[in-house]
Amino acid sequence: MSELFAGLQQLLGASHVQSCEQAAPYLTDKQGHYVGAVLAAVHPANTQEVAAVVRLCVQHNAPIVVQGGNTGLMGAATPDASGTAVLLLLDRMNRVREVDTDNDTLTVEAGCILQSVQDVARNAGRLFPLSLGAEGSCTLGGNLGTNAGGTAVLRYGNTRELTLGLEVVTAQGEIWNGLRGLRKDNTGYDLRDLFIGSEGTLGIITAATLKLFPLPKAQATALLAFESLGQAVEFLSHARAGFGASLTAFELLTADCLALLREHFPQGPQPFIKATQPWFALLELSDNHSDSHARDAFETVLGEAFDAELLADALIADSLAQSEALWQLRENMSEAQKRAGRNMKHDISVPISRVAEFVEHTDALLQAHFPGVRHYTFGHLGDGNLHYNVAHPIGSTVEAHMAHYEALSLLVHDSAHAHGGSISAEHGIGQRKLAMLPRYKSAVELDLMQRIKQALDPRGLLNPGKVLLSQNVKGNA
Ligand code: 2HG
Ligand code: ZN
Repeated sequence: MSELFAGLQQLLGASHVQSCEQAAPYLTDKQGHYVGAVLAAVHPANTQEVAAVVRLCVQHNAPIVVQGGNTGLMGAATPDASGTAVLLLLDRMNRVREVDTDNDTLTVEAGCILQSVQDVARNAGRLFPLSLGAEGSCTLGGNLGTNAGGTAVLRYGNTRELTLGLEVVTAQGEIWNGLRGLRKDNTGYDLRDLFIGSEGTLGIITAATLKLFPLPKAQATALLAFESLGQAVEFLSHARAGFGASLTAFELLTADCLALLREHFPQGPQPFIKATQPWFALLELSDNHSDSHARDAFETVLGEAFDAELLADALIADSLAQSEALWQLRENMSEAQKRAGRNMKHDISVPISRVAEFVEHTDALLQAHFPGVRHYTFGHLGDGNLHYNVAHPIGSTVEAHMAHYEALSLLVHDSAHAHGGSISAEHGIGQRKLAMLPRYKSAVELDLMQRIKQALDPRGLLNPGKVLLSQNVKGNA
């Protein structure tokens, strides 16, 4: 047994330290793309123990990888295969530290499952609006580490916008208590925003103070059909003007997505089976008035859109159950694709005004270079964030298709970049997009990022090989 392993056992108790073999369930990412190894996996009970683990790892020059619910798509939470890292699991750190309804804030530990954070807020008569497909298993720490987005960003913003304060263990094993529930605090550099989205490379987030909102009193959901993506974008503009802040979600699906959902979830809802329109969007409205108020707003805005030919068809949910069924479609999309076999994922964003042009250009480009590939484009149209996923051509195999992953992704990412967009809208960089980043970030921006990494983690022990190429972090062996 190594000295570090024994030291960790002494610190946390033997039952909270696992060997590489015992830690196997944590060592493969959700997609099954990355497989790592560890010297140990540890489950500290509190922030002081996290800090002590970090100090011990520093003494032994051991890399530290933090993992939440292991639901990320970029391999950010999977250690490398060297077996030298200590994997930090915060599952025992799932306490609610404070609910302050007068301040509309909630302070919770990073190991809390997102759904339980939503539940705590709801039980206090409030809404914590972060909402995503993996909410039953992802943790708040992972959401903060990746600045997760999801389906309510249009109205409430990303995890970053929902966070007022953080508690962080630094790369040196100190504790920074920045759990401030302040909406105004201009006292120098914003350290909180540095740690959010840093994917465990700058510090270890152990708790957060989050913003709460009123629970909506009324909600209305509709699945809308469009003749073109351009029409959906025009409709969105109309809906924003008509609904104002009540517009909560605007999620894109295509006719091919609906067909895939029917195939892989035959018991699920099957709207628009006979429709000829190629594009669909799930629209949700929520407000603090009444159901009839929400319905009236729906009727007015949708009616105007039909008159102006901004909308081809609409299926309005007439019960909560029907609304949930429509949402199920959207939420099952990632799983439907998984069941259909591996595909190439591209989590891109472009300005909403350029979404249609981006898709038209990129679809044509891919068909020219990789004839027959199938497009499953869906996602958060209201945020300009598309999951531009590409599946193998009929008659070809997943393996043959995946052999072109790098070349095809290059076309997609170059196109997103050329359309003023980003190669990662909400999933982060992790290992998957590490080598691509220098192509799209300016030398100045990359250099600033590297200097921040160097200042906060000069020994490069926090989640090495993620976000920034490690040879670029000075001092890394
Ligand atoms: C979603 O919006 C997730 O469903 C997953 O971000 C996207 O599987 C994907 O590509
Ligand atoms: Zn998404």
